[in-house]
Amino acid sequence: MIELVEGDITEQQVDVVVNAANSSLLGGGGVDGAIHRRGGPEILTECRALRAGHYGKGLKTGEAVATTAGRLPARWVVHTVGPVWSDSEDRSALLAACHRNSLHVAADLGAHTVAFPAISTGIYRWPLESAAEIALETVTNTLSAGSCSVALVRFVLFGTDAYDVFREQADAMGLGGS
Ligand code: AR6
Repeated sequence: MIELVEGDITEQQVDVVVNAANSSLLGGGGVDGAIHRRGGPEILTECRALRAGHYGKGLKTGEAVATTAGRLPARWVVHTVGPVWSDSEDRSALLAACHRNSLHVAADLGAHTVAFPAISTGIYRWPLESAAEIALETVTNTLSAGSCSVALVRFVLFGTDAYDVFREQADAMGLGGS
């Protein structure tokens, strides 16, 4: 099931909150800044440990990795790195990979409910219409592939503009839902 809400992802009571991070995993602005601010220092401590271990060179674009959610009302944060929008190169497959890999990491944790922001549509400048299409299609396909334990994906859109674009795209795809 896919749900769309307008709001702040740091307030979501779900098993997993997906973070639109950067490859350093060490924080930034936008959703990333909000998650680290509201979640507290425990998240950054785990991110630093990841960088000291398997992710010495950082997290590649399109990949995903989990940490605690600290003080957020969620159990885990799954950090993923969206592609920066390019006028000259089609990076859609990387944006799709973010969604697919985040869901696989969430499923490996045993998560049933996952909240996504509109990855890459802020500082990374991906046009909302295109991002909504890729995000909704990829999540729909991943959930219907069967091997995924996730039962609910909630897109948490910041502001009415983003919500309206996702709503329109979901309606065009016949997704219904709330
Ligand atoms: N809840 C939900 N959505 C939000 C929130 C929030 N609290 N805050 C912002 N958004 P962005 P990106 C929306 O810039 O484009 C960071 O510095 C925002 O309106 O957070 O993937 C990272 O460290 C937009 O629609 O992520 C990276 O360096 C969407 O979330 C870089 O930004 C994504 O915007 C990643 O850029």
